[in-house]
Amino acid sequence: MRALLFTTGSPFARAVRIILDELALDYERREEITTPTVEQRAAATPSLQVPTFWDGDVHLWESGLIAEYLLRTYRNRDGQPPLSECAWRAGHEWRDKLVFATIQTLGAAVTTVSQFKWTGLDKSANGHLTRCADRVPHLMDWLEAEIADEGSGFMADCVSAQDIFLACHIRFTENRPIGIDLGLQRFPKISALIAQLDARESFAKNPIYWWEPGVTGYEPDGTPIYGTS
Ligand SMILES: N[C@@H](CCC(=O)N[C@@H](CS)C(=O)NCC(=O)O)C(=O)O
Repeated sequence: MRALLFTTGSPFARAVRIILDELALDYERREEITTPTVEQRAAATPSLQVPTFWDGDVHLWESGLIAEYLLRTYRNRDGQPPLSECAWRAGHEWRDKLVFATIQTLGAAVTTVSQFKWTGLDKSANGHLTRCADRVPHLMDWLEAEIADEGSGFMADCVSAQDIFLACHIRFTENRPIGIDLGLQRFPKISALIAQLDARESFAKNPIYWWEPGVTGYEPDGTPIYGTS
């Protein structure tokens, strides 16, 4: 049995879903639109977070760990350019891990701002949230410099987990009214990378949609449904 617990909007879970599709793996979709109780989440993971993944006897949480497990365990690489063979290349482990960690710091910063906003605190009202938002341009500058040229990703001749997670975090930020303007025009290499990724089947099959309070679901074309259901 292979299964993924995820919320519709989570960028961390979206990246894992994209990797599952890149690897052509079937899985049970345990999708949640709203946040369940602590007890319900704790039954799945002590982190109370998504994504959480099951594969036979393997039970994992933390999206980066799930991504690494999937890349190392499964071999299907049909996409063009192909999905990377591993999350960290031999001889480049520290650089690849640093890029991945930096991308996850970006994801944590924007989802923290987002989660506080929906629980009543705008980033401008809290010093820690302001600092989370202040991190973003610095992280983006550093990541832009790590890409060799327009048309490349973080690894040559393949689509890396790093590429996928960065694209998911950026599209999440753009699709939430959380007051963070990424200023993507300042980042031509990142912009070119995520535009290429958006064209992949795995990305199209796992879209990120607009969300704001009041959205309870989506039409098949992604139009938000506002209501109480
Ligand atoms: N470090 C975690 C972060 C995952 C995360 O922040 N998930 C969010 C959704 S985007 C979540 O589950 N939030 C609910 C909560 O924290 O209670 C990972 O990489 O999996």
